[in-house]
Formats: sequence, C-alpha cells, structure tokens
Amino acid sequence: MKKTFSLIPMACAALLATAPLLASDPNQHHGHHGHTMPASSQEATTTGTLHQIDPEAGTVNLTHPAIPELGWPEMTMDLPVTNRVDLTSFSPGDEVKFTLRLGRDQQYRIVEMEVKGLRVRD
Ligand SMILES: [Cu+2]
Repeated sequence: MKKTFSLIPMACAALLATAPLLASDPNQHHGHHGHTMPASSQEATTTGTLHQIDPEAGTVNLTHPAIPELGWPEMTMDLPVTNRVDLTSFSPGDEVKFTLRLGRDQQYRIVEMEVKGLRVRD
C-alpha cells in the first residue's frame, strides 16, 4: 500500500494563492528605521504557514512566499526565532505574519511573529 503525500505542498499552494495580502499593509509602521536605507535590506516583514514549531530549540519550519527585500525565493525552511517570540502560542497550520532581521552573525531570525486572522487590528 502506498503512502499518501503530505499536505504541506498543498498548503504552500494555498498560501501563494492568497499572497495579494502582501501587496499592501497600510498599518505597517517602522518607527525604529530612523536612518537612510542600507544597500541591502536587513529586515523584512512577510507572511507564512507554520508546519513545525520547536519551542525548546527556538526554531520553526514554515513556508514563506518570495521576499523581494531579501532576494529570497518562495520556500519551505527552518528559521530560528529570538526569545522575544513565545512559540508556545503557535500551532502547526497557523498562518502567521512575521519579521525577519539579520543578526551580526549574518543569520536571519524571526524577531516578531503573530497569527493572522485571529487577532484583527486596525
Ligand atoms: Cu526561506
């Protein structure tokens, strides 16, 4: 008997289909960006679908769309999360909005993350 494929690729497709919400976020604010833009961006806010969450290791596995600010294609990957983000409040399958920031060690980390859809802010 053959195993069925995981649902993850379908989740990616669904995410891409809903990508237009990336296009504009009138409520975005970047109060900590007081200086001129660096040559390449060290921070980007985007969306994703969580697949795995490891609070002990401080990592998540997620699928994110292309991130033009960083020159990243759309992909499924593991990302470290800073201890400012409480991973115990997330579940696999959550659609999230998150901010990546480049550390001095040239490693991108998620510095902020929230579930989309549950909490509506305006
Ligand atoms: Cu990636």
